[in-house]
Amino acid sequence: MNLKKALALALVLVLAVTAVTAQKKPIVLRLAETHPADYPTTLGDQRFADLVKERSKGRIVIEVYPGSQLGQEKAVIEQVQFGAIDFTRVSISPLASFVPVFNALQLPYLYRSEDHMWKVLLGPIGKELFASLEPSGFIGIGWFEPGARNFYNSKRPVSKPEDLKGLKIRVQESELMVGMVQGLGAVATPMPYGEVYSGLQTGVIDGAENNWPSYESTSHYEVAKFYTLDEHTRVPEIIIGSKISLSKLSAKDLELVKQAALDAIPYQRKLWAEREKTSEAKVRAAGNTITVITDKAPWQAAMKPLYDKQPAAIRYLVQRISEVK
Ligand code: BDP
Repeated sequence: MNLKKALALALVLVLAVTAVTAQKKPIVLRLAETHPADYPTTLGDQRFADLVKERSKGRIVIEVYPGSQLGQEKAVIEQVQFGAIDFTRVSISPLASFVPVFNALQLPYLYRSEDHMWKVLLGPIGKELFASLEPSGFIGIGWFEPGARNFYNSKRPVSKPEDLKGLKIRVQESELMVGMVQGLGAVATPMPYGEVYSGLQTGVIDGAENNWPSYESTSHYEVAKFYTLDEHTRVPEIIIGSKISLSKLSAKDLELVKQAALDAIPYQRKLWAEREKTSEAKVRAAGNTITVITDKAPWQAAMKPLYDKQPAAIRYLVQRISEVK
């Protein structure tokens, strides 16, 4: 073999080795989750990550970081916006401070049922809302089941809106939620999820509001024993991606990612339904006072003024949501 041929062969070999190593190195993306590893949304995130890995044949790996390891929701959303975190699963409540049109989805007594909410999320309105995330640097990836939220406190049983008067109630970091609780005559205290337990314990707050699984998994039920099933909101859970960091994915891969999130929904919903039951059983077994609200009309009436305060774009969206059959 002459020198020229040997050099050419060496070059081909180097290129081949580089191509193989480049192919083998997966794209690793991080997903931030506030809940613990065994919680339905976290297991849903994991199913999403597994589907992405499987369908991309290991080219795209999503690592799920549960338990607020990467920060509380508002701080995480900021990091997603700047491309420092690739994905997060959050409640749309804090997200609405970044993209206000999302407020439409968290108004009290908006949905007739869980089914109605899912029709909205998976239909044209959900798609429009995903599109509305992009100018703020986010990509809408998927939705998860949030359950219905209920008030709880450490002071007294609450069976009508007036019973909340004067109580200091923690809300998510959301102006709309502050407005909702103030409208009920309570003192609204916005704070990150991770601070609520000590807030209840030290008396900085008297109560908060959340669904059965969160009330139970955080042990809030141990320090705030009065739970009122008023079911005021269903605040959808969302997976968002970072527009900056996901720009490294091809359009085809981004589609693969979105489809995987969509396909993880039935699994998360199934786990959710199961966890709602086990959480409820655990709280009841602990002897908490559970107040069932059969007539929601006074609650709806008390929260109605919140609707009138909304800007026209939100009121229009609310109208369209009510028309979704
Ligand atoms: C839970 C949501 C979680 C929120 C939390 C809260 O799943 O994303 O952080 O409520 O109240 O239900 O902040």
